[in-house]
Amino acid sequence: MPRTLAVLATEAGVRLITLQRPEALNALNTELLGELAAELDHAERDPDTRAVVITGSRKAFAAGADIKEMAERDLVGILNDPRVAHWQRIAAFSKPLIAAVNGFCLGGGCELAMHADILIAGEDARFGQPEINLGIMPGAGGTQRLLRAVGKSLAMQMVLTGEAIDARFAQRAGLVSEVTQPEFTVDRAIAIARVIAQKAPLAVRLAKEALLKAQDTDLASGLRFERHAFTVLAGTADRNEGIAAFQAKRRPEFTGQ
Ligand code: DAK
Repeated sequence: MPRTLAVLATEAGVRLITLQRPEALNALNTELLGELAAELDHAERDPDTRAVVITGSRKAFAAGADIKEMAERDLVGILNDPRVAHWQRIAAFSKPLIAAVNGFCLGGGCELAMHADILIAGEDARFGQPEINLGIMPGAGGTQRLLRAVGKSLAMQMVLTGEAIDARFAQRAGLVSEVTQPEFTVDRAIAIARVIAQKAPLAVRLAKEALLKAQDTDLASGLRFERHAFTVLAGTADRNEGIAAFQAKRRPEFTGQ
């Protein structure tokens, strides 16, 4: 049983993971990151899990890495930091991941949210990379993913000043796809996850992979990957089922084959 997370398998293939370190505004310590990586590994292997929603509390999605824990690490500790492996496992999650963000979403918390494929934010959410105030810089993908999400100028401004942006600004900048009233953020994220969970799993997986390729490859390679993935899906039973269901005017029943 995880100590720093609550995990709920909701209906229809959706798993909800809630970060639970309220005493530290869900600061990401080694234990929490390890438990989160283990939960995502579990969700990855579980054929009944089709999409995952990750959230925090109303006050904080996560206020960053645990600064009190960081204070105990010297350079050797940082070089052998177990959190690096936890972050890599989180980044490797291949099913759809949706972040439902309320309140503070800072530092490693913002980096965690940016590991999600879709970000839904409550109106009161605040996104920032304040590491510069501690004399450090983002270390879990923040410089790379933020720049890809919001572009160079705003990413530079956020990382170099450490100043946060609000949810509406984040939406205009492309970091967030929808802004909701804070009490509905999780419900909205689950609703989106439920829609995705009903689609053909192989198509979802390859579509996610292709979209992520667009972020880190040149256009020709991305198009090549898309063509391959599209061809692979042409040989699946779910593709036949999708087309047959359309023609028969019924709902498709996808099996993941
Ligand atoms: N770590 C530890 N404790 C934290 C925390 C944090 N990041 N943020 C808040 N807390 C704790 C506070 O210390 C306080 O605990 P007590 O003092 O009551 O025991 C409690 O949560 C409530 O916080 P506040 O009293 O400060 O609440 P306020 O509403 O007044 O302020 C705040 C909320 C979010 C503005 C403030 O707490 C704040 O500025 N927090 C720090 C935000 C921050 O600087 N975040 C960036 C941390 S650096 C790595 C990859 C990534 C990283 C590191 C390594 N590797 C791959 C190895 C990432 C680094 C970071 O994220």
